[in-house]
Amino acid sequence: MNFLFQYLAVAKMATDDYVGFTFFVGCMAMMAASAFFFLSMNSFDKKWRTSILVSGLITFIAAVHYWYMRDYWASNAESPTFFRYVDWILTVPLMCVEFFLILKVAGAKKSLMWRLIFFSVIMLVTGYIGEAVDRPNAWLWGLISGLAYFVIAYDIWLGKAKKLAEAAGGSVLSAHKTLCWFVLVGWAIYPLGYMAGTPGWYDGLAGLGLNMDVIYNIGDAINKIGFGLVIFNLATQQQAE
Ligand SMILES: *C/C=C(C)/C=C/C=C(C)/C=C/C1=C(C)CCCC1(C)C
Repeated sequence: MNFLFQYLAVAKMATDDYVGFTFFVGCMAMMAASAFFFLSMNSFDKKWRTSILVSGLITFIAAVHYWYMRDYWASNAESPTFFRYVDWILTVPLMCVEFFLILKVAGAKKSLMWRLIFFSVIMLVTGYIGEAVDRPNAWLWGLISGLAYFVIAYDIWLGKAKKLAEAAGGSVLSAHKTLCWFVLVGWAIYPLGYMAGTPGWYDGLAGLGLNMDVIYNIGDAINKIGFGLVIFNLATQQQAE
């Protein structure tokens, strides 16, 4: 019993710790979204259940990491870079799986999914190196990461994925378009956070209350929950057709 209490013990949070606050709210939002996706799963037929399950897994994995990140921040007042990137390396490939799942109706092949996953892993591993391992060359790692991000954006906006979405048409095409906007605009929040967090670049942003972690936390809430809701909406429409 004792060990359980120890595990549930929560570090003290200062009342003016707005960064800690965004970790806390982020954690709750991810939990609520997971409950929503998991509980709605059974109202869809088999074809769509996997997509909704993956939406729930994305927010659930994030909820668990936010639980740890919130505590790490409260105890150390330091960015939880390690937990952050473990979260991303699990959830971003799952978002690539979502693209594949909705395009399957138009005959998407697994190779498309693996290609997106491959570039997402490059994007995140190089980002991690720039943030945690080789700080002096943050610009170089950020650049490589940005190129991988560009390939993903290109593939879904103009490449193979786009052709498949057009072949599928209807609600699949419009959901694909919305997800494309998430990747182009929503994901662009992350390089901004990276720049805000690199010493000597945009330190001024911190003065505006835009600390790197706050930017990442906003990005996660928009992208993980928003992405899932687009899929939920698509499944609801398809079910009605
Ligand atoms: C749920 C988490 C998501 C959707 C995370 C996405 C992360 C990115 C798109 C990160 C991109 C980065 C760059 C494009 C350059 C600088 C380094 C990164 C890793 C922050």
